[in-house]
Amino acid sequence: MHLSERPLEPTCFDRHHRVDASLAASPPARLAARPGRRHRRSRRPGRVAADALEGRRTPLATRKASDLFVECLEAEGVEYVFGIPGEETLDLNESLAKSAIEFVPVRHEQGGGYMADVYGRLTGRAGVCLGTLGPGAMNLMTAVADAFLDRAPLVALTGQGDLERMHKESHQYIDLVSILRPITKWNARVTNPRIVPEVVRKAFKVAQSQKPGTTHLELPEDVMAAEAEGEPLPVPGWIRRPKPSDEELERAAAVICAASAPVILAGNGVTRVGAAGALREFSNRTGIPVAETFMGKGAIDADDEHALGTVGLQSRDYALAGFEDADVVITVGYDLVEHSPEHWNPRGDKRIVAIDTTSVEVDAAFQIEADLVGDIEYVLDVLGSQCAGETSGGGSQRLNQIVAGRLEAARDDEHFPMQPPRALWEIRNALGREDILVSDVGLHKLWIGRMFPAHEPGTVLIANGLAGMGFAVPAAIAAKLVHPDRKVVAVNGDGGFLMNCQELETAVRMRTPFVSVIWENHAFGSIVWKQEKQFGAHFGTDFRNPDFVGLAESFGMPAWRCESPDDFPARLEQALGADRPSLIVLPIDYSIDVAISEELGTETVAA
Ligand SMILES: Cc1ncc(C[n+]2csc(CCOP(=O)(O)OP(=O)(O)O)c2C)c(N)n1
Ligand SMILES: [Mg+2]
Repeated sequence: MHLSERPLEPTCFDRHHRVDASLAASPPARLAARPGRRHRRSRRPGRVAADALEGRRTPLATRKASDLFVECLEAEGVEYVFGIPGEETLDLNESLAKSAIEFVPVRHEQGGGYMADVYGRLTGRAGVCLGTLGPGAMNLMTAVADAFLDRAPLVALTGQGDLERMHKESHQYIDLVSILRPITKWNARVTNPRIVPEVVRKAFKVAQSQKPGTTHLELPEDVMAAEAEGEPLPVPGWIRRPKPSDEELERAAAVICAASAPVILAGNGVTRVGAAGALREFSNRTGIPVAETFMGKGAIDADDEHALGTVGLQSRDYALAGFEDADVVITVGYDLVEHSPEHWNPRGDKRIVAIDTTSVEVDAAFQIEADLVGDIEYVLDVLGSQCAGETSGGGSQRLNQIVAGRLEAARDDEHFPMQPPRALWEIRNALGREDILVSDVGLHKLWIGRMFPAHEPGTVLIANGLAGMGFAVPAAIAAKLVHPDRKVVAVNGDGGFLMNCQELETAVRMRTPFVSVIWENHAFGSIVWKQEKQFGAHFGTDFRNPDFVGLAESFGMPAWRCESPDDFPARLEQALGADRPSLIVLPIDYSIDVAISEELGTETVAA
């Protein structure tokens, strides 16, 4: 826990401040290890001076806006910019080339966007991606939207044509500020070199403040090339965390203490602000058990006696985790974008205490008695001391028993093609508690969300807001850049894998050794699953695959196809020991239903 000594600005609820665990370590070690490179002033001439924007072209300015822009990025602690340069980002790329920041060329802007997204979600510091104007920016969109809905801090940079051609039809010009507005918390066109320090600081501040998300800066070519004066604005090493009033906390504690069968629903917010320790302590002190959403996985150790399992896949999950009988539900960092509350509060009769960093969303099934906004750790500390010994936890272990029992029973399952439980058992067995599993989007994601036991927060990366296919390969690269000492496995469907497999070249070049596992079923499995349930047939979902092993080898990676059940653990061990990225093709048999048991009811989510 960190208490800030110098608040940004004193307010009535500002007596208690904390540094975001993830933000406390700025600047990143990689930059700090290169003394003298930060705030370095470029002496190389820019092409045009600032007054060119008023129509007078003055060559040979001493420092151009792109240099100042990059100095501002350095001041923010930016380590990497993931992207593809364009003719309209020449100055920016030249300034980056002279800086301490590593520009990571990617093979599709979407891949760069996902890398920035996952860098942001794992560090708490905004990841930065770059696309040029028009097509480059459009290619960024899906990943920016993903970070937006998954609350990952990300700053998207896009090029733009000269200011003076933006009023008319012109080559590759699209109004990017308008197009990206609905998928960003804030965005702006940089219309003048003078505003560079402000816009950069604002882009990072807004992206990183709760709930984090995306911002976007559009960089007209002539502005970036113009002469610039000014300095980066100071970057505080901490962020504000307000706290609820004592009266609000007392009211909430009264609801919890009066409960006969309370349960906790933990979401993405717990991981995001590093509050897993506080949550576990609260659960221990009060005896109230914890269920997790897919993105909340690891908030509580799956082996903890208070863990109820991961909910959100099927209608009966909640009942079997004890929600049906719960009178009070305490939501912690729970985000409606993942799963609607109507699934766990269908009659609207739960008393709800909501704890989050921002005020909760309005939903007919989410009528709350307490809206505890601010520092999640602080709130849990206070409620824990007020409610310890006063409560009896509700919840049921039934869901956990079914799921964990099925996983354990799979360890010797000889089916081949392999069925998902054995595949997950093998991956769990091969990874340590802190190692990372990344999931792409498809039926495999539902299996992972449902069944893969997570022990620590941030160790199972699932994109469950936008839920776009193609996430896993670039996400694994970023995970490995942030945590080079951890093992990383990316599970992909054979559909989603081909959406961003070009980033394997980036992975090989960047020397990020992770293992891509492709669950091969020659189909968009989750759509097959849904169509079969709804229509008794499937259509538009089957395809052939390239030779994935040959494809991976052409990127310079070792790769294997499993031919028997025992091949998988053997190849996995080999791959995880490699010093290069590698790939395993695992033929998968989806004939057993992810629903596992009729007892769990019908599904309630889209993959
Ligand atoms: C970019 C994108 N396009 C389409 C979808 C809709 N969708 C969700 S899962 C899925 C099929 C995934 O197939 P595959 O990658 O083979 O995984 P599997 O379901 O077979 O495990 C589709 C088409 C999506 N989520 N994202
Ligand atoms: Mg598939």
